[in-house]
Amino acid sequence: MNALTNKSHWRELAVHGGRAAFPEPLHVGRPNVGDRAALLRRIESALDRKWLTNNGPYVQELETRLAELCGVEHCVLVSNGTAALELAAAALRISPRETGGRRASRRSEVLMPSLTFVATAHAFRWRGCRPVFADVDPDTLTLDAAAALRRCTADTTAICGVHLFGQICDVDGLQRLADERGVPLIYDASHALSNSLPGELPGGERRVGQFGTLEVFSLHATKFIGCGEGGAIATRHGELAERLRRLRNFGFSDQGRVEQLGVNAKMSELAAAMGLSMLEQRERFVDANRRNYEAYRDALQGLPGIRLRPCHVPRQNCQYVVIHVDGRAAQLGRDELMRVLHAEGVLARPYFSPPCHRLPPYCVEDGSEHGDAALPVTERAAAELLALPTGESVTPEQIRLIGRLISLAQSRWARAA
Ligand code: T4K
Repeated sequence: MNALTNKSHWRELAVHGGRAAFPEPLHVGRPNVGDRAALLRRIESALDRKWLTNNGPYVQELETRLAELCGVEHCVLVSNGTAALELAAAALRISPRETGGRRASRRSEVLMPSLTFVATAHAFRWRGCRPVFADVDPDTLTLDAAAALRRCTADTTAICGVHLFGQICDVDGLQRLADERGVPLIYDASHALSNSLPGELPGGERRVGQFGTLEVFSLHATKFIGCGEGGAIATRHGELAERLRRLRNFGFSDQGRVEQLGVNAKMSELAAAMGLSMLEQRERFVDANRRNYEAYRDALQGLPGIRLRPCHVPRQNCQYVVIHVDGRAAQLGRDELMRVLHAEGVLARPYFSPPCHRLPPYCVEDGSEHGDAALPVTERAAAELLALPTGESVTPEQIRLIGRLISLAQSRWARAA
C-alpha cells in the first residue's frame, strides 16, 4: 500500500504541511483495464484482418452484446457519448422548426436537469435547441416530472432525463409527461449501463436501455465499460436505429448511396475490441465497485454531516461513489474537504458543480430565468456533492484511510469552530 497510515492528529494532514497519505494519487474515473491478454488478442486479429473501422466485425459484435445486456433489439455504436446525444436529437428531428410561409423559426426547447455533465446540455444546444432546466427530485437527484411539467411550453420538443450516478429516473412519471405532450423522451444513461429496476413478475426486471424512445450511453475511459472513447444508443425502434446508422456514416444508406445529411461518428474496431474485452469482465468490475461501496459505507459511518448516496445492490453498477457534505453538520464545507483530500492525493471530484445553468453559454443566455430560487434542489446538491475514487485500482484498505482522513479534517474544524 502506497499510503502513510499513521496520522493521528489533524496537524499531520498534508493540507497543514504533513506528507501526503497517497504519494500516488487516487483518481475518480481511473479506468479498469480488464483482461489485457484478451484485448491484445483482439487487436492482433483486427490487424491481421486489416479491417479497422466502418462497421467492422467487432463493432457489430459489441452492438449485439450491448443490445442483449439492455434487453432491446437495437444498439448503435458511435464515437462518444456526446455524439450519441447529438445523433439521437438529429434522428428524432429535435431542432428549431421553420413554420409558415415567412419561414419564421420556432424555438425547440428540451427539458432536462441542470445537475448533469455539461455534455447533456451541449449536445442539444449544438443542434440549435434551447436546454430548459427543471429541478431534480431531492432523493434521486434525477429530473422531477412535476417540475418538468411546470417548465413545459408550446416550444417543448423533447424531454431528456439523466440517470445520474446510476440512479434510474422516474421513468413512469416522465413517460406520462412525454405522452401527454406528444414529445420524444430520451435518457442520458451514461452512468447506468447494466442497471435495472425490479419488475412485477419474477425475471420481469426493467433494464436501462428499454426506457423512453431511446437511451444513450457513454463508453468513455472513465465509465463502467470504456472503449477509450465511445458511445452507444439503445432502442426498440428498428427504423430509428437505421436512421442513426446512416447519420453516423455521412448519410450513406446500406446500398452505399448518400441519402441525407450525416456526420462521421463511427466507432473504430480498436475501440470496439476494448469494449468487448471490458464487457467480458463486467462482473469483476461490479464486484470491485460493490466491495468498495461497502468499505466506504463502513469508513464513513458516524461521520457527522457526511452522507453516502445510495447504491442499490445488485441493480446498480456502483460506478460512482458520491457523498453529500452538509457544511454545517460536517463542520467543514464540501470545497474545504476537497482541498484536504486533494492535498492527501485523493482526487475527489465535485460532480456536477457548477451545474449546467451556471455555466456558459447557459448562464448568459438564460441568466434571468435561472436564479437560485428556480432550481433549489439542484443548487443545494451541487454545493454538497463529492465523488470519491473507486474501481479496481482502489482497495478497501485505502478507503478506510480516506475515512480516517475525513474524520481528522473534521476534528480540526470542530476544534476551530
Ligand atoms: N452525459 C453524462 C451524464 C456524462 O457523465 C458524460 C460524460 C457524457 C454525457 C458525455 O459522454 P462522452 O462524450 O464523454 O463519452 C469526465 C469524462 O471525461 C466524461 O466522459 C464524463 N461524463 C464525466 C463525468 O467525467 P472530467 O471533466 O471529470 O475529467 P477527465 O475525463 O479528464 O478525467 C476524470 C478523472 O479520470 C481524472 O482524475 C483522471 C482520470 N482518468 C481519466 C482518463 C481519461 C484516468 O485516470 N485515465 C484516463 O484515461 O470528465
